[in-house]
Amino acid sequence: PSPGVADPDEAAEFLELFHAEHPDAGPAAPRVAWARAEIELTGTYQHTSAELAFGARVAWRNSARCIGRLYWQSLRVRDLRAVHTAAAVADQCARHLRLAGNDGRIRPMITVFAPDAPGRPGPRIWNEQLIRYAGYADGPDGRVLGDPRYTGFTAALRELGWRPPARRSPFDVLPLVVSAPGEPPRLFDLPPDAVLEVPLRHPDHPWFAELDLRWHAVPAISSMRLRIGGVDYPAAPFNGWYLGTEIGARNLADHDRYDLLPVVARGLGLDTSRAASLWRDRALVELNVAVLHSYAAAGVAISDHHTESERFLKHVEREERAGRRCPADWSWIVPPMSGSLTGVFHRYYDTEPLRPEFISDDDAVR
Ligand code: HEM
Ligand code: NRG
Repeated sequence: PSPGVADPDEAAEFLELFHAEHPDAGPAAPRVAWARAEIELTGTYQHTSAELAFGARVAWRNSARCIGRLYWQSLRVRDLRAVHTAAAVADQCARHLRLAGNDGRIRPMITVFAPDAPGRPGPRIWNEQLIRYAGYADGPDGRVLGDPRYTGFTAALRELGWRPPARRSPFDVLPLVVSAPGEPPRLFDLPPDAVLEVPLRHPDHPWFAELDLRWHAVPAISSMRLRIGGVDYPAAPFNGWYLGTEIGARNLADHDRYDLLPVVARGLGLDTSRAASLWRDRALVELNVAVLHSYAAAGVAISDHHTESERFLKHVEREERAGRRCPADWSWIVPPMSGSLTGVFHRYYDTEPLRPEFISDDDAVR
């Protein structure tokens, strides 16, 4: 199929699902016939705003890697399909962050920009998330300064003309890169008031604050395509709140990320000479205590893995009772620490993928 052309059978399948879950909207048949005719004439079709909101919520419901799906019905959907230009996309991304951040009372939210249409692709956001920290390959003593995951992206931004701050830090927020058809990619600094951050400290260890660590409040994935009923929305950034382990057991702990376990273990005075002292495990727990404590103290929403595991099992049960399948990927659902302490560890899941869905184009080529 050529780019931007909607598959009529996928459209029909989605519209039938919409009508099955919205009995008040009447029978699906006339709507399906209309969409098929529209696709025949124009190559694509327009979702109603109710269909768009439902499609986005169900794409979340179908995200097999997401443990946070209990509240899928409460996703706020910003219908910005009329927004095409790079500057307007960047401005609306900043607004999304302010609305979603909500001074710490984080609201799950998605902003949907213009879809791909025949001869007119939608805009694209190049950043993996709206807020990410620079990784400088040429840090002091030959180490990376900042987030090593983004050294390549940071170098590409510099090629595009981005200038790092005069005094570089491990937590420099990267600009947005947005491209719209017919324009070269453009850079946009995020306004500082759109970027809520949390300084990290430990409830029992005053030295921890002196490590000068921080993380951003809102995880907003901006690199996944939202596909609803055969229509692709390539720019549709979404967010919920963090699960503490994403920060404490991965971003700050992974050897190829901020690699902070040796630093924390030193602060705790642990014996790092032998793996069997379990110094890594003990440092990991205290780092995660610091993350959860700091977000709570700052009034920023975050979940721990025990709570979110229970919520997810409740979600799976609810979906079963509603007569629906709930795809889940065990290797993503089980948290990266204390797995067997959480209920989600002790069972298997349905793996059959469902549509609508969020698609990562990186995964597609893997
Ligand atoms: C993945 C938690 C909201 C869609 C994940 C992961 C976690 C998580 C822990 C795994 C991430 C990783 O290991 O890197 C949560 C929590 C939420 C939430 C606590 C709070 C409300 C949302 C929302 C959406 C969403 C609002 C979309 C509307 C996804 C998707 C993935 C994912 C598509 C897979 C990302 C990938 O493939 O890289 N979520 N989530 N989540 N979540 Fe959620
Ligand atoms: N692990 C990534 C974020 C992935 C999505 N996680 C969420 N999503 N909580 C990180 O930045 O650590 N969400 O939409 O809330």
